Amino acid sequence: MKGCLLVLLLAGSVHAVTAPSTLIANVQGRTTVSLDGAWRAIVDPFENGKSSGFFRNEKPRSKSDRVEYSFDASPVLNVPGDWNTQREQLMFYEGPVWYRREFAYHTRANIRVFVYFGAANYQTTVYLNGEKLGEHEGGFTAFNFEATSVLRDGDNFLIAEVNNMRRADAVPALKFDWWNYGGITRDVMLIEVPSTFIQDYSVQLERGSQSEISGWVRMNAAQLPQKVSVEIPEAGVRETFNVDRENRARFRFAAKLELWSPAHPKLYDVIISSGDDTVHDQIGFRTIEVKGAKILLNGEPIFLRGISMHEEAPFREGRAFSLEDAQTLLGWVKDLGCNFVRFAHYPHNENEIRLADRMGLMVWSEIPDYWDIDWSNPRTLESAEAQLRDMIARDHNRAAVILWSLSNETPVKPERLTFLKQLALDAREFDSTRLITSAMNHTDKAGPESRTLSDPLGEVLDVLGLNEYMGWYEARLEDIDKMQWKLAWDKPLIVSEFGGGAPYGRHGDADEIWTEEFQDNLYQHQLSMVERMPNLAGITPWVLMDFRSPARMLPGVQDYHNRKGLISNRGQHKMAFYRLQTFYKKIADAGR
Ligand code: GCB
Repeated sequence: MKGCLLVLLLAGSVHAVTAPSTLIANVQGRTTVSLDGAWRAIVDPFENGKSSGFFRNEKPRSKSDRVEYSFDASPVLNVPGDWNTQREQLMFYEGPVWYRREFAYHTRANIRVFVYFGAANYQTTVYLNGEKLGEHEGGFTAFNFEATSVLRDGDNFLIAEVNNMRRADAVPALKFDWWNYGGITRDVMLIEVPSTFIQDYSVQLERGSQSEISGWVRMNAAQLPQKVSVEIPEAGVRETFNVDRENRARFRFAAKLELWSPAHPKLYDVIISSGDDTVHDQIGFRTIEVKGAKILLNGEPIFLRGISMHEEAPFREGRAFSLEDAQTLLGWVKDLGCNFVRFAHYPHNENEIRLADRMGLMVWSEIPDYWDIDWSNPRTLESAEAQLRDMIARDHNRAAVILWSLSNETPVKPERLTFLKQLALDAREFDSTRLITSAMNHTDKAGPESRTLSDPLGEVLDVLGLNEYMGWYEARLEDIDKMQWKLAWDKPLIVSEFGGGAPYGRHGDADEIWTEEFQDNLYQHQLSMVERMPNLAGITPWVLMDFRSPARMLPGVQDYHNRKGLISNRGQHKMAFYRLQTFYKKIADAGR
């Protein structure tokens, strides 16, 4: 029976995710009330709060009344922010924490209100004034719940139970190489919209066309007949369309546009309006496609000079969330000479993606199908599909995003292939204009100096991602020079990871591990090897900045940090940073 259900699920017939995302698009273009700031927080390792009803926010009514918790007397945690770096005792904590935020609100007729969380890791249950609004799974995707009927005119309290306990059926599962930061890690706000509002929209160039825009607007509670208009004043566009019974207006029209590119990251003001609702956005227009072994941006072959990065804060440690964090991190990416960045290993905050749009950095965005997860479990598939859908729902109008990535270093086995093939189908259904990739690491060895990227997943991808650690986990540095690479598919290749660890300031000979010289030497060998790889369309070495990881314990060297960064977490640039910078300059100067 279980088997049958799985077959049905994998056949795509009973997917929870065929329902569109409930995310309200473009929160930055809406009327919002911030709920960021100090929240009271109760750390609840045994999860007593569920049975004791912490969501009711009770207070003793008399001197004999027994209430065994108190938000009022509990210390605060800042939102946004992981709890691990806010309190020393919580650095290694995994489990539930109850958050409470009190706020005054003035309700108005014909205004609907949604509570929006940019992200909370991993499982979140949200209550308003003692009533459950909803539950969300996944540590890096945004979610919102309607609060209109529960919101009071006057004082309100919002409670969120956030639980970052790792689970075998979760995405990611039990093991991953980054810190399991818990808490409400991105902004929280109320979104105010009219009774009938614009839920989401897609305004993009038609696949393969540089002069035709196609897309859709999805309304919430449309009152037919209803019209939607799309305006791009600078391009002289003002088009009006009818909303259909499914709450959608679909459109296609010609437009004369300057195309978005790293050299010219042109964004247009786009105004979508319908009835009482108007949303402003800034959207860039470009095409991205694959032709043979090349990636074409606006019809021209482009080499992706990239770097991988985590969403970790420079200088202060912890999760990155602010625009300032994004400016520092992406500023370094630009200094390196990149036109491309891989946001590993999960969807990053919207500040990063919006800034990439403005700076002209192309983006690889991925969901945390990382290493081994419970591939045969329908619940796990459902979670991965929902995370994919919601990643795409938030960012599908960003010109910067050119690649959706389905997974990272997942082991080759049949149930995993079935799972990831389903995600490839989903990704193309949610967004037909981006390319699909995955970071793979399964190779065949015909001999010590020969490797073939042969992971069967390659068949369903537009672009092949390869993580290889020659000279670090595998092979000696000298072997790298002789390595011959082959691909099982004639598709563009991105070397999505290579690297080695060195704490900043640790020096020695070029063959002495954990030194900057060794890391630099490794980059030197790697860069000349990758240049010889077939179909090479770009690289994103591992990694921009050192980051925390419970799996990296070596005292004096790692101290719970992965030290493969080109920059330390205090902003110091290592030798290998300049090696890669020189390489990218050479490529850019050659006009590749
Ligand atoms: C990998 C993973 C990345 C790790 C890295 C490492 O292959 O994709 O998440 O952090 O290797 O440093 O070993």
